[in-house]
Amino acid sequence: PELSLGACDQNSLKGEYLNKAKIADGGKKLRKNWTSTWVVLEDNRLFFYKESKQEALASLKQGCKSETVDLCGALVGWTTEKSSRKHVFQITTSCGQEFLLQGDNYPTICKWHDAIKKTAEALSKL
Ligand code: I3P
Repeated sequence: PELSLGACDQNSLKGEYLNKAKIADGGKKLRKNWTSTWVVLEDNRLFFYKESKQEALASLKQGCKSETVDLCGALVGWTTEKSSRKHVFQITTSCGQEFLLQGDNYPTICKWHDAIKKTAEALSKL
C-alpha cells in the first residue's frame, strides 16, 4: 500500500491532482479560488505544486516552487458548510492558513483526508 501505517513511519502518498482553495492566510479570510493542484504527501510533509512536472523539477533542485504546508498542529476535517461542492475537507494550520481540498472521486479524497489527518495527529504527538 502507498500509505504506511506504522507509528514511527513517515506518511507518504504519491502525487495526485486535487482541487484546492486557500480560504485564509494568517487568520485573514481570502477570496475563494479553486485550482487543480498536484498534491504530494512525502515524509510527513504536504506539498502543493501547480503541475506534476514541478515535483520532478523540485527534486532535481531546479528551484521549482511548491507551497509546503506545516501539518504539525494542523486540524483536518470534512466540511459541508464551506463549499457547495461534494467531498470537501479543510486543513487549518497552526499559523492560521485554511485550505479546502476536494475531489469528485470519494475513495480518492478519503484516502487523502485520512492520510493528512493521520500525519497531522502523529506530528502533534511528537
Ligand atoms: C465563488 C465561486 C466558488 C464558490 C464560492 C463563490 O465565486 O463560485 O466556486 O465556492 O462560494 O463565492 P467567485 O468566483 O465570484 O469568487 P464553491 O464552489 O466551493 O461553492 P462561497 O462564497 O459560498 O464560498
